[in-house]
Formats: sequence, C-alpha cells, structure tokens
Amino acid sequence: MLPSSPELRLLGLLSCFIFIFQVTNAKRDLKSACGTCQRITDNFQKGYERTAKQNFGGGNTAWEERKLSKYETSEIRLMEIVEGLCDSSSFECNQMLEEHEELLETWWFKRKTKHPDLHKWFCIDTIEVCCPKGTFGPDCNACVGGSERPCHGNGKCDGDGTRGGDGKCTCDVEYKGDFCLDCIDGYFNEVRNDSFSLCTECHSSCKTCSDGATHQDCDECKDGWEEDEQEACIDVNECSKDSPPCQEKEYCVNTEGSYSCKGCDQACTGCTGAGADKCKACAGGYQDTEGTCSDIDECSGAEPMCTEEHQQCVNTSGDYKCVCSAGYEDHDGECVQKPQEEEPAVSKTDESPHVEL
Ligand SMILES: *[C@@H]1O[C@H](CO)[C@@H](O)[C@H](O)[C@H]1NC(C)=O
Ligand SMILES: *[C@H]1O[C@@H](CO)[C@H](O)[C@@H](O)[C@@H]1NC(C)=O
Repeated sequence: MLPSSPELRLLGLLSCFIFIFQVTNAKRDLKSACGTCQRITDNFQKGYERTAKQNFGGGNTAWEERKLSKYETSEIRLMEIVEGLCDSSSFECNQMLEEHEELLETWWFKRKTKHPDLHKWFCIDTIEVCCPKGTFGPDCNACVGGSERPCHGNGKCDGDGTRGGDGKCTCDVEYKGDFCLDCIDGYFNEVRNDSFSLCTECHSSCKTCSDGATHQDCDECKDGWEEDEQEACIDVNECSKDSPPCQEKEYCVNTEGSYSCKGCDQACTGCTGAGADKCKACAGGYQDTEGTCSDIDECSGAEPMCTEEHQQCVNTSGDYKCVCSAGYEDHDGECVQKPQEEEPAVSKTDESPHVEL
C-alpha cells in the first residue's frame, strides 16, 4: 500500500531531501578528499627533497656512504617526511593520514621502486579518491571532450582528476555550449572543427560577427553603431541628429559608439561647444563683443545702479551688487557709519577679568 496520510507523505518527502543532501555532500567530499590526498603527496615530495640534503652532507668516506644509503630508505627518514605532511590545523588531512599511514609505509619499503609516482599509487590506485587527469567520478570516466583535452581545452571539467563531479564543462569566458566549442556574442570562431575551436573578439562596433574581426564582419551592430551602404558598422553621430540629445545649457560631444553632454560657458544661453565664443546667444548680463560673450560692467553705465546713500556699485560676473561704501555698514538695508573702532588692548582688559579667574 502507498503511504497516504499527510504525515507519511511529509516523511517521505523529508527523507528524499535528506538523501539528495547527502548525495551532493558526498560528491563534494569526493572532490575535497582528492585535494587532501594531492596535498599529502605534494608535501611528501617536498619532504623527500628536503631530507635528501639533510645529514651526512658532503662526506664520502665508505662509512658515510653506507650510512647515507641506509638513511635514504630508512624508517627515520620516512618519519621525518610524514611529520611534515599535514598542517596540525587540517582535520581532513590528519584524518586521512591516520587512516592510511600504514599504506605509506608499505609504499616506502615495498612499492616505491616499482611505483615511483606516489600520487598515482596512493591517491588514484589504492585509496581511490583521485582519478587520472582528464577523468572524473567513481569510475574515472573521461571528461566531456575526452581526457586528452577536457572541454576541448576551452573550459574546466567538473571533478577533473577526482572521484567526484559530473564531468560537465564550465567554459572559459569566450566560449559556451556543452562542449565549449561555441563562441559567446561578441566573439567569432577563427578556427573550428569537431574537436577544436578558437574564439576571437569581434570588432568593437559589432554586437555579433562571423568570419573576421573588422567592422565589415559584423552580423549585427552594437548600440551606437549603424550599418552604412557597404554593410559596415559605423559610429552613429548622435550630436548631428534632428533632436540633439543634450539639455539646453549643454553641448554635445560625439564619441565612438556613444556621445556625451558638457555644460556651456556661463556667458552663454545655449552653445555649440566649449568657451564664451561658442555661444548661440549671450546670457543675461553678458554682451556679444566680436563673437564672444563678455561680462557687462553694469556699474560704469551712465545711470547709477545703486541709489541709496553711501552705497557703491560692484561689478560681478553676469550681474552687479550694491554694497556699503568704506566706513559704512548695512543696518536693515541702510548704510550707516560704523562705530568708532575701540583700542583692542582696552576692550581685552574690559572683557577678560572673569575669564582669568
Ligand atoms: C582540428 O583543428 C586543429 C587545429 O587546426 C587540428 O590540429 C586538428 O587536427 C583538427 N582536427 C580535425 C579532426 O580535423
Ligand atoms: C565687469 O566689467 C567687465 C567690463 O569692464 C569686465 O570685463 C569684467 O571682467 C568685470 N567683471 C568682474 C567680475 O570683475
């Protein structure tokens, strides 16, 4: 009978999730176990080289020769190498080492001569956490694209060299597809057959292209570019369009594939370029003098601009202002005489006694 109550179904669903979780976890574990094993055998090699130079350096008497050849294959040397295999902080490494230390000893004394490649003997063939390069998974199957050139040399095979992964490709940035033979947009196949592909970047004016890297090889132009009569992609001059893209107080600068808007000189109302000589019209407070908009000195006109008593006119860029004359200061819009300056020393002694307490 099928489980029919909601509780039972939920339970079934839950155990299904747990199963999936364990499977994905196990897959990752297989990859990392191979990485751990690889580090162990790498460190073994380093330790082997390190201990080769150690002890009895330089001597060559018969006694030393004998002693040296003895050390070369000795348990002592093996111990010295094994000490450096794992970081004390690496749980995974120490666990693997503990579990398989005897195997390393077996290899050291009995297998080394026949199987000099420790990684192959230990990680791949004996404890079976790794696979040969270009293969993956429990049975060391060939990666997509073959073990010689996984992913046709244009990507990374999932689980490559480990007992984990699914052998599928993650392509390098220019490539796509299950086999990493296709080019992404903006690239084209310069060379291509069933097992080899080289993707080259299109001309900067192309969105897509084929067969070449010039602006005439585009299949489609990029935004900001358009086809001319020869079907080549050329830059669109956004600035010469009927409705220019910039604001009133800006001028337009065309660039490759785009444009930019820049602010007009403050002397202008509208302009065709940078500077006061590129104005379409002069801004208020400026006048056209020989094609350039220049500041008007309002203060030098026949009519006085500032009419209050003791006021003075000051010319500013595009404008003028009225200020009180020297010796006068503004009091509610009127210029009144400043109070006589007191001697600084006197005012200090007047104010400071209570501060100095
Ligand atoms: C594919 O092209 C590459 C590079 O040009 C060449 O080395 C290889 O032999 C070719 N393979 C086939 C099957 O044509
Ligand atoms: C105002 O006067 C004109 C004309 O003499 C000058 O050319 C300006 O430079 C001046 N503006 C300022 C801010 O001094």
